[in-house]
Amino acid sequence: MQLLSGNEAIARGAWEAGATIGAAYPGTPSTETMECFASFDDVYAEWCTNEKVALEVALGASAAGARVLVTMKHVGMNVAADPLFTASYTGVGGGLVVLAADDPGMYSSQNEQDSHYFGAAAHIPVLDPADSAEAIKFAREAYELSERFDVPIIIRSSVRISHTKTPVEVGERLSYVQKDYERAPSKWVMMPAYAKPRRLVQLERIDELAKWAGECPCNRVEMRDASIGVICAGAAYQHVREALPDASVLKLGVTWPLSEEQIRDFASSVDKLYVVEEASDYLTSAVKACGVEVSGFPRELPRYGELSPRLVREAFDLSVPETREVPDDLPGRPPALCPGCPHRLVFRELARIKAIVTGDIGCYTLGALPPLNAMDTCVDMGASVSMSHGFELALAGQQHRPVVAVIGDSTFAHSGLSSLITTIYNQGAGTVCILDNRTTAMTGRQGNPFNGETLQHRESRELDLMGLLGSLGVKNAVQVDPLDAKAVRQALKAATKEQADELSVIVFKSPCVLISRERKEPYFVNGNCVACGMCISLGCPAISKDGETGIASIDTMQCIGCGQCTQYCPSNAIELLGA
Ligand SMILES: Cc1ncc(C[n+]2csc(CCOP(=O)(O)OP(=O)(O)O)c2C)c(N)n1
Repeated sequence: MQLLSGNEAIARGAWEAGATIGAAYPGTPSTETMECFASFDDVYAEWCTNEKVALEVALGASAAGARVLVTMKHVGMNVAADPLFTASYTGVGGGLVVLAADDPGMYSSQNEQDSHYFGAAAHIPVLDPADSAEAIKFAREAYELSERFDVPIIIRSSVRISHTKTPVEVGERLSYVQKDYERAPSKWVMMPAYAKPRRLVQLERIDELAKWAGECPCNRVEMRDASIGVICAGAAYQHVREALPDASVLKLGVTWPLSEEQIRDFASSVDKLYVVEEASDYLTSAVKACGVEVSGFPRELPRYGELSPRLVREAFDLSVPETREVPDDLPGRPPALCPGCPHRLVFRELARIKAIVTGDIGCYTLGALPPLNAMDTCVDMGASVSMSHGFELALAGQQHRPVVAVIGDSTFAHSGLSSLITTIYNQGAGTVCILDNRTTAMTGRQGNPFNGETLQHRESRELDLMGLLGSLGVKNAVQVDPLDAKAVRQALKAATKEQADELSVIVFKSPCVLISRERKEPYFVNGNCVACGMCISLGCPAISKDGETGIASIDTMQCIGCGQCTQYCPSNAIELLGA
């Protein structure tokens, strides 16, 4: 028995099932799954540039006969959707399992999506574990299922399932013998002549899967008091059990396809039927589509965000345990770029020139928050570069503020590169800043093509970013030290001056402070401080000011001695502590 998170359990389940290959792009709450899988013996695992690539790598390995694991967060499913939908036509060779980890509540995401819809839309079975014990079991079984029905399987998790540790019965690794590759163009070459018959295969499979779902032990009926019956899955099941211990429950482990018969049988065995689910009405609509009446809650169940036992009890108008009110005078702790973060001055200078900043996703999205306030948009990975191109197109011919895209190195490799090629191809203008902090910091410092580190520390090579820009034909490409305020200012000035007619790219290259964790001598504020607030405007968590006098002070425990603030102090008030 081991205590494992849902992510660790899925990785272990895949390993026990004999999976030998893993492909992923990091994304909370899925990231540790591939890191854990990569730590097992006899597997090869890699970070890919994005989720579409990861799924395609996996599909190739599956076609060749291997059992494969692919992992991503929910928004990664959007990126991987293209191969996913057609993988449902081709089917698999060796078993292929895709983890889609959802983030109801948006703890670390730009939206909340329900990955069930991908299963339903692509006709790919979805397994929904409610704890780590089920996660390992479902992962093991998913490979059998994938091969039996010749289809990839989605394991849909959520932040609560992925990150909560619960006891797990671990097993041995199956000695899976990789199948021989057999050439089968009518199965794998999806042009119309072959895709049309595969569509029929897919439709027949849907019927078989629905039959299987009705008999499969992943779904179970827990009959208790028949006055209330609840259909639920995943984390919602845990909340329902805690909130309504006497209610009868149809706990679904397979959430696509649904067995209509099972749902109707359960509905007819209870007085009132409810569906409890998080941030979605996927299940509710699906149950209603079976012709079953779903009761409304006495009070409202939130339509967005993560559920809790308390919210479920409130929806049923039941008493909730007393909790202490959170005092409203607690100091706010907004997220901020780390002390010493090399992204800071770029945003400070972008705010100074009042640029229109199309931002992107990563640690640097925090440049949008006060006091930096230096971001106008942030939508999805890679959008900074394409949206800046759009801004330039719409504002062409007008006097306008400089348009600057800001994108991290990992995000640039993920999808920024194809956006940049679009701008170059169409002779677009504007400025693109690539914030190369030598890592994928946001999700825990994973490797990426521009730092050349691989998931299993195999020998690799670092992609030459400046060389790449040159080969793409970017004439104005410079590399700048982002810790040097003057250099940042000058580079932005030069680039934005050119930008009406020409594209400029600035690579701001300096390692993330969490890579080396090096701490130099800290700084302190001496008696020269005139409370001008310049250092405060950098948003460094180590610097604060007195509420009354405005005089700044530096927390020497937090200061790592990067010296960025010293370049902004007009009165020589920031000194090295040991000087
Ligand atoms: C499609 C998609 N996949 C994954 C993520 C999770 N994610 C957000 S930003 C990011 C990478 C950030 O790395 P980088 O661009 O290098 O910026 P840094 O955090 O290092 O500043 C990842 C993996 C996401 N938001 N969307």
